[in-house]
Amino acid sequence: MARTSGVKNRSNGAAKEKASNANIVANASGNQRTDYSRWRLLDEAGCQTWHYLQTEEEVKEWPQTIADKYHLGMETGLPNLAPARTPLESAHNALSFFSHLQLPPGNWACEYGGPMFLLPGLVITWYVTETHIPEPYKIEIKNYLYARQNPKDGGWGLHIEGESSVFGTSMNYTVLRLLGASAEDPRVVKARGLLHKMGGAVNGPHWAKFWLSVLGVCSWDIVNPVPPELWLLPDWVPIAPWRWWIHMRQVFLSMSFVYSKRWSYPVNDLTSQLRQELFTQPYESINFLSHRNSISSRDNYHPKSWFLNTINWTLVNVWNPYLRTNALVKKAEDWVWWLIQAEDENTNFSNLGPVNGPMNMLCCYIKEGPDAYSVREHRKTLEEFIWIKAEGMLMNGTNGVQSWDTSFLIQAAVEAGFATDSKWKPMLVKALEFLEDQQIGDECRNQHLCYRQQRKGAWAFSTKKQGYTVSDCTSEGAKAVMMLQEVPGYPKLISDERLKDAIDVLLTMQNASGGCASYEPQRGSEYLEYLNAAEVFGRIMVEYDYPECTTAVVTALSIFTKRYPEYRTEEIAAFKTRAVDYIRKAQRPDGSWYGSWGICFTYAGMFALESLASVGESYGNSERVRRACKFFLDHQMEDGGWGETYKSCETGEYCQHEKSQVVQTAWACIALMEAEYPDVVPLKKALKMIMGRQRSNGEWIQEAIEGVFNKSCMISYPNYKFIFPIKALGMFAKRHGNIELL
Ligand code: LAN
Repeated sequence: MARTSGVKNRSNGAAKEKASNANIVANASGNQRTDYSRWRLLDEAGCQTWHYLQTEEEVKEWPQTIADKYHLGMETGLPNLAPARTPLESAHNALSFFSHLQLPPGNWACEYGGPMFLLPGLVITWYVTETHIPEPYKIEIKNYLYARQNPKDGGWGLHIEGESSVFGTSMNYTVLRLLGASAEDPRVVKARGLLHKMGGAVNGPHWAKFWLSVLGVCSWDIVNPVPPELWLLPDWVPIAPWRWWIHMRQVFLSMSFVYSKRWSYPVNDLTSQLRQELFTQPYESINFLSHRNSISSRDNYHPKSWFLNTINWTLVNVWNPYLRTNALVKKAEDWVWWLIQAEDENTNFSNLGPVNGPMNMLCCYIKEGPDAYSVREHRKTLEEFIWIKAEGMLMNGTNGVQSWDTSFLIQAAVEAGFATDSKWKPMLVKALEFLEDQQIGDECRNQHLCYRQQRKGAWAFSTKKQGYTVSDCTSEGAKAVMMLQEVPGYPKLISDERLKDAIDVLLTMQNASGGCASYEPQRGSEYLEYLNAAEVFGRIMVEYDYPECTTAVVTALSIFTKRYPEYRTEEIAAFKTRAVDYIRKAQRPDGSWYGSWGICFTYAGMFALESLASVGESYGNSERVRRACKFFLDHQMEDGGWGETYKSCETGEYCQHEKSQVVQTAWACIALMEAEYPDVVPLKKALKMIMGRQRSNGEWIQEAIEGVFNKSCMISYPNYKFIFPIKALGMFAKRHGNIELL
């Protein structure tokens, strides 16, 4: 693919900026819009960045690809295919379409949006670190926020489908203003009206108060304490931060550094206007200290415990003014800074996620100044969180879904029997090359000092560069590699040794309960939830057992032992026995499993039945599996499909969607086939529904959101609508024949 290196560099000079501005047009409603034919997605070893081409020469030199057009919501020009009558024809058409979206390193990319609280951290960080924000970014971020503004009340919620809250509204209002929206724009006026109705920004949760204090539009007095001193606690202390869920402790880490410095951006015209706009009374008259615990009921998903409130009171009234000596502050800040640098080094400045990424950059800016190497590197890696689509520009929930989606696609293609078809071999070899490149090859430097989990041999969710082991990402990666490498004619890119490294990592991931968590085994007690200060999320302080993670590990271990029966045989057997025990216990009396990372019972049920099948439990020999099948069948809809809404995740009860969903229907079919459910009629009906919704070019269009985290926040997995139908259709053809369904 042709491209110029100049394009990659975002420090465009004024002349180039002018050129790019010349291509900005107004759309039907009078908003500014960039010229979508100028956006390009660059994928360098899985590091994905979008570029807006400035000149005609650049446009000629770097043509827009089908993948670019697809992700931008433009016409792809992909042809109509022969109408599919059988499941394999349908899967084939889908793969034909999807194969055009594969990127040069071999992976697939996608939007990973949903949360509405991520962009503000990024934009505020850019703003306060005086990072140049190109005009096309400003325009498209505003477009996205307008597109996602609640049409009824004018606000934003925690995620795109959620009800408006102070968190979403105060933060995204601020973003609009920082990017040049006028306070008089009717949409901004409407948002402000709602914010005032909800009591203004003083009623926001902790993270909103933190970011607004960084911006200098709140006083730090409003922020409940984030004491870096906690990092000085000896490791044996039950509340020591190394025991927390990794996302919480990494956010707490950099947040505590900024809090300790009480760093704020100097006031300017715009921020002094914001000081007046965000509150219901004049800024000067607000007693910020008295609002530390103010929070609107819409944001208070997880109210703070009396225990945390008491600790906060003591920290504010006793510890901070009387006991917190300068020597202690220095010691804590130094240690926190060391850990921040370790996180930057271990992730090549990618950082664990979209919250601690911008915060780490801010810490580097505060500590090392605007032009430090660290700050420049952060500026570059933050670009990897940016995504552009038809609605505008957003921030992804991670720096991509590369390894995860690629592993699943390989598995789906093998299941469907496509791996032996020479037509798909080049695509699958590329995908395998990607997984080979992305397997993590070494441990972190100072692994134990910075509390990192073993990772040599693991796969991350996104990229090796980010470098965090995840139990199920490693499992799915290893599964994909084992399945594809044994198909005759495929190269063995990953050696036995390297597969064994992956298994070694998995064997470190079991909790005492037998279950597996996400990034690490559980390190602290669930009582740590009493210290949960985030208010907007529940069950985030420590790792938990997750049925999906546990089941993925069990399936990977089963597949592995079949091929390598000699390796760590007893340990693997013991691990599996305990894990399967946990899976059985985690099943609810109605036959279902609660899913934490996808919606919801349908998602977890699929993984659970796959893992039980891998240890020989199926409909014929297991009462549990029969119960699980009954649960699925009880929820099949009139049209043959399944559809569950995100409300299931919040309420813990199955909530029926008004319309069946292609992705969930595929999950349910896979589950029933893994279970060897004997009656083929419900499957046929379901697959007919899936095939009926397929477009003539092989694609399915986006339906409801598929993923979730922390119970209350939804997140999109747009590639699932290709991957899982391909797998379900292919599995059906293999097991029940490639019969005509349409
Ligand atoms: C993810 C995305 C992937 C997900 C699976 C692999 C699907 C899951 O099975 C294990 C957990 C994991 C890795 C996961 C954990 C939490 C993440 C990173 C996310 C849901 C994506 C975004 C989210 C992150 C915490 C968002 C930032 C918000 C904070 C509260 C810090």
